[in-house]
Amino acid sequence: MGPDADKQQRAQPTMPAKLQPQLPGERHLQPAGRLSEDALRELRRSSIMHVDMDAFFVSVELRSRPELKGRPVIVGYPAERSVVLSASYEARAFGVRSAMPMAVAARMCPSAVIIEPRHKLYYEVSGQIMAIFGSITDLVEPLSVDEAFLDVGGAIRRLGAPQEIGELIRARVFRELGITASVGIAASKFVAKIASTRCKPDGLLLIRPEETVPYLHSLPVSALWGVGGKTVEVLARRGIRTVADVAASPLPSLRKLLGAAGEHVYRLSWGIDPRPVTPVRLEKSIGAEETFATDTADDALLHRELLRLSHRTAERLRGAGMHARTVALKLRYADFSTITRSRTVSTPIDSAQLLYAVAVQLLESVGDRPMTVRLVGIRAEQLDVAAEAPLQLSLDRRDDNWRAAEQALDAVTRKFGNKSVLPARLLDPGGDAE
Ligand code: DCP
Ligand code: MG
Repeated sequence: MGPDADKQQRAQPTMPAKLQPQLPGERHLQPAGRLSEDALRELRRSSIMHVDMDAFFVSVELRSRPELKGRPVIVGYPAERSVVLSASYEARAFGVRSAMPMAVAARMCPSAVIIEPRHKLYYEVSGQIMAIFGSITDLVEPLSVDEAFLDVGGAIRRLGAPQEIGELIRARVFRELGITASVGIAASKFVAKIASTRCKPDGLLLIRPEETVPYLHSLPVSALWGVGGKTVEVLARRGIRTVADVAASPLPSLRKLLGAAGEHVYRLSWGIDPRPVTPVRLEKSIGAEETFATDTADDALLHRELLRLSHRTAERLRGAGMHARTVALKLRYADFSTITRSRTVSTPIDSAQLLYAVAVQLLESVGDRPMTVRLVGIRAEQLDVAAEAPLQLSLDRRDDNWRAAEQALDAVTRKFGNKSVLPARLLDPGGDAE
């Protein structure tokens, strides 16, 4: 992109001059190996990065509706009881915030354009964002769909100083995905996260180790992690309003006020946060199981329960943006003995219909059951991030249709709750396991 200098200036209006980062473009990247060991050591002191997309859902939508750029835009369902999922910065100028009821937001900002969410698209873009992060360093700790911590200490020789790496990431995200990201860089996760929040939107802020404490001390207590509305009130009653006030308070009195959190908050006020960036271990499996009210030998009932569990599992798979390569069936008999059967499929799946089809085959493979069944479960294993897995090549056109239909179902479930839409078979009264 070559970050826009005007935007950079606007993004950090309140930063003291000495905290203003240098903003080199990609072309300024340090050639590998040119840094002295001392310089490298110095740069590695501030190598933790927090990267967060700006107004993520809105930004993704604006890629296909560029005419809405610069206007108040809200992503959310326009239904009575829905909440704002993402608001453009123009909408925020009217007071609109995420998690605010849509009705309130619409009153605050009647001119806002409201766009219904397309979650599948956001998960795809999320996978692409994480892939860009992963190409910079292995030390990536995703926090949510649009943000992650990165420790870039090991990438400095290859890619340059952390702030150059931050600009590289911002440039790649903009060029490859068409959205803007903000980057905070510091010696700890906590301070990096504060930095990215403070330079939003479309900014980058590096807080050097020696600048950390004075910078933190200029902030309100609410900037500290774990200090929410209630704690802010408790502290304000004692005249503790800024991080500097916390830092100046005797630890025993903070302990008295806040219990165990007192020590945590005190440490943060001095910039102490030793937690390392921990790459997430992706969930190994996702599943669901159900114990019947009465043990059963009824195949129809077992099938119906498997279908229900398949839907639950598939919804969670898609929610996590994952595909499964292996499906496992679990049966627990009346005497509590338990068996499992599993099958690996050739193409990764995330649709309930395919999970169900495999589960039924597995149930058939068990043959005659020695006694009644107490519990049945399905587990999706060998998970891949959906964006990295090859697109599901269905055996049959119907599978694609099922997948699309189930994605629509996920959206409806999110909107109206769990019970409103289920395949007709599951709506049959009676014989229910729940
Ligand atoms: N999100 C959601 N429900 C919420 C909050 C957020 O579905 N209550 C979704 C929509 C957001 C995305 O997660 O676009 C990322 O959340 P952020 O908190 O990072 O918010 P934004 O990216 O929208 O804005 P910001 O620029 O403040 O990061
Ligand atoms: Mg964001």
